[in-house]
Amino acid sequence: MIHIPFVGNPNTGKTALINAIAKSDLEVGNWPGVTIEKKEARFTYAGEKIALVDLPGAYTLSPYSLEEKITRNMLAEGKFEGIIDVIDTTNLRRNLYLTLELIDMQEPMVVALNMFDDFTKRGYELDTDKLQEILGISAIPTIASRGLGTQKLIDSAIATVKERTVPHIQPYQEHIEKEITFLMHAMPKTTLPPRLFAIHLLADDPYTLSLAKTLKQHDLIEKAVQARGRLEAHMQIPIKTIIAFLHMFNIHIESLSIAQKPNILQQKLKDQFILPLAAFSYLVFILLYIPCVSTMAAIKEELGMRWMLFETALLPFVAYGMSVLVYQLGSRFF
Ligand SMILES: Nc1nc2c(ncn2[C@@H]2O[C@H](COP(=O)(O)OP(=O)(O)OP(=O)(O)O)[C@@H](O)[C@H]2O)c(=O)[nH]1
Ligand SMILES: [Mg+2]
Repeated sequence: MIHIPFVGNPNTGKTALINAIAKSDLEVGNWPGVTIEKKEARFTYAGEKIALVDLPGAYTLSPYSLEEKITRNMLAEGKFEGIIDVIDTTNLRRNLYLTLELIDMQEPMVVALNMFDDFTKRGYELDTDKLQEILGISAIPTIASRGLGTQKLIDSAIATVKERTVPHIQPYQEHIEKEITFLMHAMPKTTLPPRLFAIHLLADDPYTLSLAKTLKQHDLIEKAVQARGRLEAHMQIPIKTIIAFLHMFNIHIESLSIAQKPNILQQKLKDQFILPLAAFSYLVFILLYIPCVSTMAAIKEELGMRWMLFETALLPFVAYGMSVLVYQLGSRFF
């Protein structure tokens, strides 16, 4: 059985993606925090038994909320073969914060660039090849609510699990990397990913610290205190702030270079066309709606007053229907 947890910020479409892939019926909602416990959807695909694990939304793996703790604990147990990181592409910068933490786990992983419809509707473009090159893993545009890109996503995830493709580390500054390596050398064998364990210890993450205490890793804790002291003396600010800041800084640079501003020319052409199209459909409405006096006179003459009134009442509906049809067909083709 291949276990694939879906990890991402709240309300990014994790459950909707699982439902689209596994044809399951897990609860989807329009507000953050709909999934509050771990759930699974099992299915067989290309002869493989697969469990898609639905997890509560999380902004970080240093948990604050109960939901984030559930997600972090599941990942810390290590009972999975690969991760699908679900990103709301319209909020790339904020979502990439968690992605960078997941990268530090160094497990097979694929990124789902979900809400891609809303992203392109806003006129944005994304160089997915460049993003894949930076991250070293597949990043697949998806629209979960319409089931688009889901086949490619699950195919990539299975291939990634089989080939054990792990993402490229996005390194911190050299002196921070030196301390991370220092702590990784002193690390016991646990299910926790060593790089993330070291970074969290360095950043004084309470969960990791209590785990290290439970594992009686007093020497490791002492080394983390020393490493933190060295870095803070060097940089003159708390290490927690440094790590959060560097994460933000990395994301800032990357997202600016990969998510481009709307194509102004294309947008202008679109605007130029949409306005005439609206005017044309309005014209269709007016032409069909305004009753032609001679036609009305002829109807009255041939069929009587009632038919003439009926025709006058019917015309607005016909006119409205035709103008909507013209507008919809026009905007579909241009
Ligand atoms: N436009 C658009 N809407 C989407 C897409 N994917 C999901 N949604 C909608 O986004 C909302 C949130 O979807 P969920 O699947 O509940 O999101 P989630 O990540 O599981 O949320 P939590 O469980 O609260 O963390 C729902 O209204 C979905 O219909 C997408 O690709 N495009
Ligand atoms: Mg959910």
